[in-house]
Amino acid sequence: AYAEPPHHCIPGLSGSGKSTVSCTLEHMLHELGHFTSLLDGDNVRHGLNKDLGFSAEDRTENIRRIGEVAILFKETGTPDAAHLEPATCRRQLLLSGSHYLPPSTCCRAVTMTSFISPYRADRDMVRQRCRPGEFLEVFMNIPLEVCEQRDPKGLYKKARAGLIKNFTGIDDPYEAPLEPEIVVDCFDADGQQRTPRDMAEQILKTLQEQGYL
Ligand code: GGZ
Repeated sequence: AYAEPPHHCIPGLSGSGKSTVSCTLEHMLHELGHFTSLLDGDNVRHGLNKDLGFSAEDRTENIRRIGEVAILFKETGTPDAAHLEPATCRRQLLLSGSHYLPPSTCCRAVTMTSFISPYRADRDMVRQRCRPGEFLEVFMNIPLEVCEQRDPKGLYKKARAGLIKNFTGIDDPYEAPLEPEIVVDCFDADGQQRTPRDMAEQILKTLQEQGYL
């Protein structure tokens, strides 16, 4: 079990690198011949979920819909997948700061979902919708201060200035995973920030070692 980190270690935040790492991993999977789909804020919040904001209710609905879409993707290409045992149809759902749906022996599709998903209950809700072993949660273990320093879109600055309300990590909570399947640390043993490629390679290696790919 992974102990809950100190409150400043907040995974999956804006600026945590989850989208970059997911995108890098997607390219690696393509190179290995897997079909992939990547759900993240850029392609979901402007379309399917454009009616949702950042209230607690809307975030919950955001993750619920994304989870349901990911579950449908998980079964794509597999007739009657819902009736197959996990050992027969091995595509897996991974969820969290970054969320992944790895492949099947049938069509080798990998679906990744990359959202803040700040509430543990929402992630657990999706986990419950999956069969045991079908849900893998990836914990982007990065201090809030690092995300805030990066601030690629200037959102933290706006949140600190009170121009954005309910910003995760500033005036809205992030509930870190308690038992994620994969922990991705943003610093290496020498205290250097790891590259997206290095972090994606870690996830890929874990998926390979655990027999998902
Ligand atoms: C958090 C916000 C907010 C608030 C806008 N809180 O860096 P980004 O810009 O691209 O990633 C953030 C994204 C978060 O969307 P999610 O769908 O992943 O959130 S959740 O899972 O909580 O539903 C950020 C931007 O939207 N953004 N306002 N108040 N992030």
